[in-house]
Formats: sequence, structure tokens, C-alpha cells
Amino acid sequence: MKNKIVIFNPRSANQKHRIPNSILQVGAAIYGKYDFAFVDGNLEDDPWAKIASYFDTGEYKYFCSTVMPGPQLRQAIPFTKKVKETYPESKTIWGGYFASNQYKVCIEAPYVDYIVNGPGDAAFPALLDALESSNISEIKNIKNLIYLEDDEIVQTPKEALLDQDSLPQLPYTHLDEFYDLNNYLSKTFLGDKTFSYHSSLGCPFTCSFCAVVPIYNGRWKAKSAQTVYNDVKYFKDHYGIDAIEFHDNNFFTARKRVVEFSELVKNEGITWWGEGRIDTINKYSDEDLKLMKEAGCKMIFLGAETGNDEILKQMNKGGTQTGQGIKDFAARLLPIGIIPEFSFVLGMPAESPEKVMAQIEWDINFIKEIKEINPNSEIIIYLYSPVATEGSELYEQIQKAGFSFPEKLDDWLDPAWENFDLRKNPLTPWLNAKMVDRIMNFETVLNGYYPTASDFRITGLKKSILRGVSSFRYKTSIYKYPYEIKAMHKIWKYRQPEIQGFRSE
Ligand code: B12
Repeated sequence: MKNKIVIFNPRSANQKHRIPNSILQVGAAIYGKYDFAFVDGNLEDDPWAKIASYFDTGEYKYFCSTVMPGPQLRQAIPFTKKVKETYPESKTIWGGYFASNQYKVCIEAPYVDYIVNGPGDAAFPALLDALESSNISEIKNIKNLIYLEDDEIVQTPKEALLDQDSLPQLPYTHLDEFYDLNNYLSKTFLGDKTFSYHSSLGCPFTCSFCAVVPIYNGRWKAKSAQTVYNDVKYFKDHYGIDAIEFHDNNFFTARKRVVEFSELVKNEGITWWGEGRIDTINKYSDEDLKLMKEAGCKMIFLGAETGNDEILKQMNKGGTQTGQGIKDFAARLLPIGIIPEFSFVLGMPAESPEKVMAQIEWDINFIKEIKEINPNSEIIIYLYSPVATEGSELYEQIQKAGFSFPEKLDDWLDPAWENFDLRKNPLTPWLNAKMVDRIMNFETVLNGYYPTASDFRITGLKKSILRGVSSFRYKTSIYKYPYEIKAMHKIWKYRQPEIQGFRSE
């Protein structure tokens, strides 16, 4: 019967070795019910040949791709198009952050038939059931879907977040039939065999710069500490993992869960990393933080964004985060020994170019202050790249300033938009080249003066040389043309975590 499915993970930037949780979770939703093959663009030299080899059997009907912004589009767009052209009877389904946030351009592209908008755990099997039973009229009753009807975009209501513990186990063994799971357990600065795990969905905050907000609208649901621990233990016992990256948007939302997980995992010899909010974790007691450290928590990724309280408001950061709070937390973590990894968003819009530039200088100085307070802090710098947080004041402000997204899906393949996705060149009208250069050059000098602790290639003597060479620039704020630092980074293959994602490889 011709109803088999290809579930595709397009190649992402330099990230061969990460368990593709998005497609695994989508696969879990139909495991045992539909026959499907995983194709991982990160592990295929010629993913199209693989996809075609399935469709050429005549047994496959559905091409389903997860789509993040940026480099994944380079495979998602042309392959989906090619599937539709080569196998006209096929149906194509997209899901993931790009598909949900940029749904208009996606669904208007003639080669994308359906979008699963947000979680696909219930929507995906329900959509397949409806299509298979030819009961097309049923589709409008399925939540979390976007499709075209008579050229009009139909967006069905959002479903409440499901109880995460009741979701089916991820089909790791099924993935292993296509790609040896050991491929995904890589050496990182956390450990020799690093596992990536996603233990909660969404985020309880509604920051207006964040792509998670339009999908989850301030909702968050998590697996219990015990469930997370059971999965970790399974991978430790069966695959020998010694480290974990928690890919949750907000791993630390529920203190109780984190403490319970720390208690459970503390004797397992596992090192771990996760993302959280400064104000949330600053409410944890010193005992909690010490327990986390003892339980293997090595580094926490924290959205500092800026130390300017006015801009934090403009970003709708919410909670109780302030510039002072960021400093306090940096100081607090120093004796505990957990490394704070602060991410900053520079280049927010303002009334005049002078004000934009003044804020950039302000942020640069704030970052330097943080490094003084806690030299172990890691700093990640992003340029502000708008997301369509419709209804937010910030989104209105940027539209007024002349910013708009591409109108055709293919336009996203333009390298300039790819850089936008990587938050390195945001095409935002209020930033000029001088401002972007100032930020980028500062970043180069900062990375020279304080090479990231997570790059295990730059240690010892190399580190001292880099620091020495960058010292004059760092101290005098003369960042222009830092070619000598760039050359050294190039020779030693410095890894830039904000581009490569997370703290590994
Ligand atoms: C892991 C990850 C990566 C990995 C990718 C590993 C891989 N897949 O091979 C790496 C490190 C490479 C990466 C890189 C980048 N990432 Co990334 N990444 C994530 C992260 C942390 C987890 C994704 C994940 O596994 N989620 C778990 C699964 C279960 O959730 P999910 O993807 O939402 O899937 C559910 C639904 O969306 C839906 N669904 C998803 N796919 C599909 C497909 C089908 C067919 C269906 C039906 C449903 C469906 O159903 C799933 C189950 O309910 C997310 C943030 C997050 N916590 O989700 C950011 C995130 C997706 N990344 C983001 C970005 C910006 C990037 C980068 C572009 C830039 C950067 N500087 O990090 C780069 C480049 C990406 C690229 N295209 O190459 C942003 C997207 C922002 C946006 N504007 O949309 C996010 C949201 C982080 C953030 N908060 O800003 N990333």
C-alpha cells in the first residue's frame, strides 16, 4: 500500500552529531501505526538520493520535514520542491520553528501542503489518519494545523500542551535502524559521549524578541524528574553516555524538578548543561546551586539580553530580571563553580542612529563589567533579528522602521537572509555597517582576550598568546580591524558557539 512516510531532518550548520529530537518526537507519534523511514541530512552525503530511493519504490506518499530557520532551509526547500515535482501524488508536511513562525510564506509555496503549527504529537497522526481515510473534511477539526483552502490560509486552534510524561517513548531503536545511534553521541567540552535531550516544551515568558513565544504563548510543560532520569540512565547503561545537553528552552523553570533531578543523577558521573532564566535561577538557594554543581551541572546558558532595564522592558523580558540582577547572579555563581553563559542581544531599534550606537557602546561596557565580576562567564553576542511576535509593541516598532520578512519562500535561501537567521547580519534598517562592525570587532577582541572555556582546542600556551595579543585592544576599546586575532582564530580553528550552536565540537 502506498502510504509510507519519509521523515526528514535537513542538514544544519556544522552539527553532525546531535540527536535529532524533533523528528524523533514526530516519529514517536506515529510509531507502530505507520511505516516510516528517517532521513538525516546531517549524516547523508547525498540526502536527495536517499529520499528518492524511498519514493522510487512506489510505496511512499508523504514527505515530512522539520524546518528550523537558517541552513536547514538549504535542503528543506529544494528537496520538498523536488519531491512534489518528481512524485506529483506525494503529500508534503512541514513542522518546526521556521514552518510555524513563517507559516505564511511556507504554506503559500506551491510545494508545501500542510504545516503542523507547534507540537505535532497529536496533530501529525490525526492529519495522516484524515488523509488516509480520505475524510478531508475532518482536517478542519484537527488542532495545530495550517493549510490552504481555496487559496485562503486556514489556521486551526492551538491545542493545550499535553502531559509530557504521557507521550510515547522516542523511537531510538527505530532511528538506530537507519543511523547508528553512536553517531549522535559526540565528544564535546562536557564529555566524551554527549547526549542531547529535550525535557520540556515551551517557556512561561513572552519576550518579544523570542521565536518560542508565537508558538507557545507563555506555556510550559515538562517531563518529571524521574522520567528524565530514567532516560538518562538508560543511555548511560546502554550507550555509555557521560554528558548531556538539555535542549529545553527553559530547563530550570521548576526548581523542584531540577533539585529532584539533581538528587537522582548526582552519583551517575554525568556532566550537564541547560538553558534557563537569570531571575528564575537566582531564586534558587545556594544549597540548590551547590547540589546542581555536585550533580554535574557544568554550565548554564542564560538570556541576559542587555543590562539596560529600559531595553529589557522594550524586549518584554518579563519576570524580575534587571541589569543589577545579572551582575549579582554572575557574582553568585563564581564560588559555586557553575559557569554562566550569558547571551546578549545587541542592536535593538531606537529613535535615532546615535541612540542605537550609544546603546551598543553601553552593552559592550556592561559585558566587560560582567567579565570583571566573573571572568569565567561565557559571553554570546547576537545581533537582534526580529521574529514575528505579532501584537507586540516591538514588532510594531520594527515594522514602522521599515523592516519586513521575505515574501517568497525561495527568498529565504538568499545568503543575506541566512545570515539573518544566524543572527549575524540582521538586515534591520536601523543598523548600519559601522554599528555591525563595532559589535563584530568587539566580539573578536573579546574572544581573543577571553577565549571560550568550551573550546578544547585552544588551551595553555595558545590561550596565553591569544590573550596577550588582544590585551591592548581590549583595554583601550580600539576594536577596529582585529586581523591579527582573526588570523590566530583561523589557524587554531576557534569555534564560535553562537554560530555553531551550544558548547560543543
Ligand atoms: C537542537 C537545536 C538546534 C540544533 C539542531 C540539531 C538537529 N536537529 O540536527 C543545532 C545546534 C544545529 C541548532 C542550530 C541552530 N538553531 Co536551533 N534549536 C535547537 C533547539 C534547542 C531544540 C530543537 C529540538 O530538538 N526541539 C525538541 C523538539 C521535540 O521540539 P520541536 O522541534 O519544536 O518539535 C515539535 C514541533 O515543533 C513539531 N515539529 C517539529 N518538526 C516537525 C516536523 C514535522 C513533519 C511535523 C509534523 C511536526 C514537527 O512537532 C514536534 C513534537 O511536538 C531549539 C529550541 C527548542 N528548545 O526547541 C533551537 C531553535 C529551534 N534554534 C533556533 C535557531 C535560531 C538556530 C540557528 C539558526 C541559530 C543559532 N544561532 O542557534 C542555528 C542554525 C540552524 C540550522 N538551520 O542549521 C531557534 C529558532 C528561532 C526561530 N526564529 O524560529 C530556536 C527556537 C532557539 C531559540 N530559542 O531561538 N539548533
